[in-house]
Amino acid sequence: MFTPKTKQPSEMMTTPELIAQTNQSLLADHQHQLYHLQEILAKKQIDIEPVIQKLQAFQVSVPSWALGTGGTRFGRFPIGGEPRSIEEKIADTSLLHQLTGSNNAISLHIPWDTSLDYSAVRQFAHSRGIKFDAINSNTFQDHPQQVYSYKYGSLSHTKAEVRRQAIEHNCEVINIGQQLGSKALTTWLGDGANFPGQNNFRKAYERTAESLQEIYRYLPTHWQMLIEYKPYEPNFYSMVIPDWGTALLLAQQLGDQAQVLVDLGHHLPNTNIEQIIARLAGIGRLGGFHFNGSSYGDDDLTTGALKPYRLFLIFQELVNAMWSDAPTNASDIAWMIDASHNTKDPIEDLMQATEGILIEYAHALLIDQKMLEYMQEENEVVQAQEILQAAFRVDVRPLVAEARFRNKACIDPLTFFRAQRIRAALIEKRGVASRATGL
Ligand code: RM4
Ligand code: MN
Ligand code: MN
Repeated sequence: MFTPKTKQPSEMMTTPELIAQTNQSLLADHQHQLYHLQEILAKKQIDIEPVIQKLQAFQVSVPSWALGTGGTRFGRFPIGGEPRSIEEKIADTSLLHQLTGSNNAISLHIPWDTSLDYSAVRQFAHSRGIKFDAINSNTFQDHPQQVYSYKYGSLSHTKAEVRRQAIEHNCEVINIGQQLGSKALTTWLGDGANFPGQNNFRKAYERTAESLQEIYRYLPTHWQMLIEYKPYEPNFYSMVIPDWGTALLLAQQLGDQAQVLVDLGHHLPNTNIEQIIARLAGIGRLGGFHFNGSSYGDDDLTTGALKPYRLFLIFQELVNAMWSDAPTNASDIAWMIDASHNTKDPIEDLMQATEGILIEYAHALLIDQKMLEYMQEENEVVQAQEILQAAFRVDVRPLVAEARFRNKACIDPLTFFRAQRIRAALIEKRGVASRATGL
């Protein structure tokens, strides 16, 4: 059983003093850039204060499986020092949060993150300033202790006993989440078919809806159920929940506590994701969001590295929804980075993703929503487009750095992480062959 220890200095990879000291050496340069930007934006009647405050408040959670090196079905290239337990995953999240000031929660995946004593885990996380975001069930793999296989599906399976096992697993995940203080269950199903004729589409959907109904009945009243969709993989002919339409239909059948979760990588190339966001936010059904970058499908690459403009357009829809009082409030959305790192240090990649997210959020916050609305109403196509592009082309990095600085995190997290040789310290502590659980 895990018993939380008091923090030993050697266990800490960094300290608030060290961060403050490093920030001091960067402060003059940073402030120079910030004032310069402030002047430019003031000429456009944009006040940077509310923007910085919103950036400070934005928190995006870390999935426990993203703290180790991911891989593909062809191979994996571990870098060492990976977290070996749920506590070490929490410690890495806490470290990341100290550096960025924007990652105060972890999202667990059961059974990758099981423990014999969840109240001790909760206490440990609390001591490290980390909360538990949406908790994920996993019925897309077979687990050592289970009786029935999910080879042919889980909540949609033709056999009642397999469905029962998958339903019970989800209820168990809710139980664990309750002990940790989590408030949402995320269900993503691998269910589907690889070949035409394999599945009866209608029946597979009905069985899934019935199974979800049972889980929904078990959901505590203050919880949300987040339904995630994906067009293909692991099944390549059909997925039972392939798109937002199906996820929304299920959510509507289940009730108000059920919402749709949008994972950026779960769309076919060129899908207009911002429109999906606007649609769901507009009817109060956008409950969760998984950030990542993608060229083709569920690539799980660094957010913002490939399509920053699309990410900006998505944030514009969210900011606009908040501005216009749409039923979905951004503060109710479970934000998470759902990425996997093949060739990078996971912590460095998470820092880059967090920065990429905040940059596009900042860009969207620069938009004069009222002016944009006017241009739209007047069919001023060119001007409306100009408003968006002008915001996107501002270098907002000093605003993001200022938000971090005010959150007592690093002005430049990546350089700090490298200068302090944090990965080397983790390898020394956990070994070169340590492997995190996950994909
Ligand atoms: C899926 C989906 C889920 C995540 C798993 C690991 O593609 O994105 O959110 O839990 O991968
Ligand atoms: Mn996801
Ligand atoms: Mn995915």
